Amino acid sequence: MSTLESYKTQLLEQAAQVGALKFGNFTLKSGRKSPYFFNAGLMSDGTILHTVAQAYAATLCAAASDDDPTVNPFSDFDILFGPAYKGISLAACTALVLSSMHGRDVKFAYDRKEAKDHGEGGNVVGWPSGRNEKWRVVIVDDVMTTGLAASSAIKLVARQGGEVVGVVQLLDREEFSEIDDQGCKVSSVMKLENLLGGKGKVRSVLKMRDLVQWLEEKEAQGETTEEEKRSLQAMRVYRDTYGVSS
Ligand code: OMP
Repeated sequence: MSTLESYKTQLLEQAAQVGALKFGNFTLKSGRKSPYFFNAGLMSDGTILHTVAQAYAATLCAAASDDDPTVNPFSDFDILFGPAYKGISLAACTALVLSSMHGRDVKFAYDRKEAKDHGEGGNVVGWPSGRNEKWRVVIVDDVMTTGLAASSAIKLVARQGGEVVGVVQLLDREEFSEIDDQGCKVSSVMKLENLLGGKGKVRSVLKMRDLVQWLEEKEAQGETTEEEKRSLQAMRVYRDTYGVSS
């Protein structure tokens, strides 16, 4: 019997099936050499989009019911923002599920990488009008390694005049962002939460530990391939090098 929540198991199984979750040797944007890679762009059929959007919405709703609702950033926000490109469909599908399954109606906006110089112009689409409104925004993004992509999205929303109240990642790889002056690893989550001014403002559907647990449970049942077995070992080594405990 798996001890991993069933929605996580379902998501991981479907992600592996469509090739979004891969094991092997990968060079990341940061230059780190990783034994696994999660390519959210390959979650490109209706079934997995539905699974992933439900998982984001459930994570957001669970976060919204945490702590003191008067200060909880996820209980009251206006816009789900999906950074280009991969965040766009993820945020759109999550907004749809929030409305259809949780009765929560929020707006959805995204950016273009290339600014448009005709028509409505600009590089943000779907941003509600109301010049003097300080819209409260939750960013929906795919994978976090060093947190650079997420911090760029936070800055973009701030330039647009919005207030980023939270970030929800599909996968937090639980890595460090940088090494501080004392030689300590600063977790990517902590760095982003400092930028946003509060603990608990960065959430994730999945963490690297869930991937490890999922593989360990498969291994215990004799269901891992040789590559998965090797990857599990390599992931433990990788975690010792780049991982942070949280
Ligand atoms: P950071 O900016 O270092 O947090 O890296 C996050 C980005 O790296 C993601 O938005 C992806 O573009 C990419 N990425 C993945 O998509 N999946 C991974 O498993 C790892 C990375 C990565 O390059 O670190």
